[in-house]
Amino acid sequence: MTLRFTHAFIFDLDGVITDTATQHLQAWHNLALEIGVPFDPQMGEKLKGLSRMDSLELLLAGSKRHFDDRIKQQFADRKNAAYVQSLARMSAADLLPGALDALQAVRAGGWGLALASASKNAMTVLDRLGIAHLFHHVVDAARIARGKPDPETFLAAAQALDVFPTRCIGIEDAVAGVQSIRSAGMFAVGIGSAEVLGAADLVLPDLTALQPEALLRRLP
Ligand code: B16
Ligand code: MG
Repeated sequence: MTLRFTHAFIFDLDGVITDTATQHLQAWHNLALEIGVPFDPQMGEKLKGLSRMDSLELLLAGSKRHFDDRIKQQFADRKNAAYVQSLARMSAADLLPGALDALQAVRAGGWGLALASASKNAMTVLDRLGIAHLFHHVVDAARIARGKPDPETFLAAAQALDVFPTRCIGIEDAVAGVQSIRSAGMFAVGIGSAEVLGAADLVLPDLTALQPEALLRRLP
């Protein structure tokens, strides 16, 4: 049997391909104001890459009040409704610098291309950006039992593409995401600041600097 791909590139979505991190943060901030829980200014970095419910738990941990599961679900739904509403304004103009070129370069090289986002809205976002057709596989966050920093999301992508994790390159903007890639046994490219993403194998400021072929030469 021949494998379909020798290597694969597995991209995170929010904060790598498009900047919905800002919209997620705004929606959480609004919820915090509405329900009267404190909002730590460092929250932006901490929330990145976490699932919706894990993000909510982190937000509520800053409050001394107790919320039961029914109320928590209502809060999560309220935040998501606000976030989904903000997606209606999204288009290809919201692709981050270098994103389209990077995805197309991976396709042109004949390598596997997957999306490993924690977002249950990932398909909607890809459709709005006009890039859904470029991916060989999009991980369904609703089927992931343990979110980032657990390796499950990235491993699910590698498995779907039938590529060994050691032959995969994961690209992430979040600390939790870089941890997820590293514990999956993949090469981790951090997008953002080296101070924050020190655990990555390589940190780039954005996708304009991503060179798929050069990266593959760094694999063991
Ligand atoms: P949703 P990523 C993550 O996406 C976001 O970074 C994180 O802030 C968000 O809470 C999470 O998706 C879940 O999103 O509420 O739409 O299911 O960075 O893994 O692409
Ligand atoms: Mg992200």
